[in-house]
Amino acid sequence: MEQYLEYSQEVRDAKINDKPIVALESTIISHGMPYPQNVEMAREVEQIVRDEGAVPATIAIMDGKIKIGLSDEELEKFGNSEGVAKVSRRDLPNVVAMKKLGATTVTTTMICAEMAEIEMFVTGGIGGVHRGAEKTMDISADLEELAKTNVAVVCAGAKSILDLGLTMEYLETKGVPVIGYQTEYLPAFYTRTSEFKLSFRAESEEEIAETLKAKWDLGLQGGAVIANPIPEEDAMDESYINGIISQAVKEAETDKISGKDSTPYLLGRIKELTNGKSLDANIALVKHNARVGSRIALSLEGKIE
Ligand code: PSU
Ligand code: MN
Repeated sequence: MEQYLEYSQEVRDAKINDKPIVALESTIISHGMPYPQNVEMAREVEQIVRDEGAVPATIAIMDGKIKIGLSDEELEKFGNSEGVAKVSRRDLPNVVAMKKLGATTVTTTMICAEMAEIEMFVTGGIGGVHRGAEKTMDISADLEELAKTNVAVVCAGAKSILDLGLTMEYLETKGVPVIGYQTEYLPAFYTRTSEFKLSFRAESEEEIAETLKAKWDLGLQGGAVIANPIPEEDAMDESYINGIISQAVKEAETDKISGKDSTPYLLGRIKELTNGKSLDANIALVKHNARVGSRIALSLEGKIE
């Protein structure tokens, strides 16, 4: 496996010096945000991780290698490239073998982080059960990955482009802890709450680290979702954003968008319909997640092998 992994200098040094490493995904860069805000966001998030005392590892597929950490030039090139493949579990072998440029989703970032022995991963939002999934069967591979891969994902909950209730049911069935960071309710990405109650509210990064340690010490396979609400000052008005999301979901149906194109299409439409305000909120919440995630990584360091 090692022959496919290529570490950045920074991540290699972190491994030698036993510094906590935080994985970051790249689909959020290629498919989640437009250039140049995507690269700016990625750089700022990496810097936040460093400021907190951890080391960032942005993961992407390039030249037949799984990159664990990108150089600044690689990040720029990646964020400014057309036709980057969105790589889920099923796509990974082909994209590596054919040496295509690929962006890792939550699923693939978890897979690659585990290969690189990184247990913390920070992103914006996870995929889930799409609205109407009882007919389309559109359920993100992220949920299956959370069930089996030992990586904790810090996010701002999930967007209501998804059916949040069914997403929570699915995670329960699969035995995935969803831990609220200073919240009892699942955050809905652009807004701080939803109607869905979480099973566990943690007050501190320390409590989260203890819980993760216990989970993995007990041999309970799989990841965990750490749900961190968007900061109050960056949150969007609930009825406004829900109206926009409903419109975007309807348009996706009319335009017959399905499969892997669905999430990027919806994100793009929401950004257009909000005149970019959703993008500002998205950037703010990812930065906040980077802060919390890095602190959990620090707290976890020394606790687990
Ligand atoms: N949600 C976001 N932004 C994103 C994604 C989800 O708010 O960029 C991306 C993540 O990479 C996630 C993927 O893993 O979309 C889910 O895609 P799908 O629904 O096709 O599984
Ligand atoms: Mn899907």
